[in-house]
Amino acid sequence: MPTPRAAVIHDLSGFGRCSLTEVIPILSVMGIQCCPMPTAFLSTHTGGFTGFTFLDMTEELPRVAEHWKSLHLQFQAIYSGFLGSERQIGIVADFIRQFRGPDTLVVVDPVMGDDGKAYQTYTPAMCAGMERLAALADVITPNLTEAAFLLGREYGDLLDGGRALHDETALRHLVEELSLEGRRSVALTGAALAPGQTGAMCFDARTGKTEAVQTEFVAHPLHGTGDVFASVLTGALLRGDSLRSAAAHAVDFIHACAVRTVEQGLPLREGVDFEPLLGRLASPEVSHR
Ligand code: PXL
Repeated sequence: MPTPRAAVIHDLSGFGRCSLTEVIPILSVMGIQCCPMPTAFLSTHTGGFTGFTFLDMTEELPRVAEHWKSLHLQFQAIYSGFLGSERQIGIVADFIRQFRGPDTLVVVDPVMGDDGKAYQTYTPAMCAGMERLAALADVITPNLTEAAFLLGREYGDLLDGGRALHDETALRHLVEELSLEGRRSVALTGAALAPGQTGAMCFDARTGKTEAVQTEFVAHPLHGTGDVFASVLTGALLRGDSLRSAAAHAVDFIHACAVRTVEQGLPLREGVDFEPLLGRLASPEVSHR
């Protein structure tokens, strides 16, 4: 079985674990070859830091795609995350249309914001465009803020102004609504069925089932955990796991990373201390789904 190959379309942030500094090690240890297309190069991530540098890579992306096309590269997965400009929405959508084969898994993490707010570099036009990009995905992995943006709702109204925050029925309805009538799978992150818990609510387009995965809540805000979640999920799906089992794997891994980060008293803005735990994700058998 050849090693599965993934095109990973995310920013590269030099400090503060997130995006490619998590995506590449996680997918690699899970036995997947990563081909990065960096959307931007930043000195740090944008959450919890000010004064960061930002080099927009928009011009470079179509050139990379053209070269890869001339090499007839094929990908078992295309996985996108943080984008650097509004134009990148169309560029990444074209990339998916050009490189998607019959068995390619397309994961769009519709990275836009958290805690009801867009990230510093995200404009309203980028958030509107993300909905179009996410429409091409087999699987999307929004948090609650991104779910609100995708549905064009106020974050505060999403779960009945917070009253339905831990309401399993409301969370189930939300992922089903995000599934575009069952055409795409959804793993909603930050979904808590009770205070003191957190996890994911998953709608699996292959089975039509909606299932929750829960763990103990550790700390907030944890930076870069959305990228850890979607990376582990993508790796596990490529290995043939069901959506629920892939999400459970991701939730358990983040829980373990969060616990060691908090136990050591590490600054939360630096991201979770995941590197010493990477071995847990290694699997001798990686099968293409
Ligand atoms: O984890 C999402 C993310 C990715 N990349 C950059 C970010 C963030 C969230 O803040 O700032 C640069």
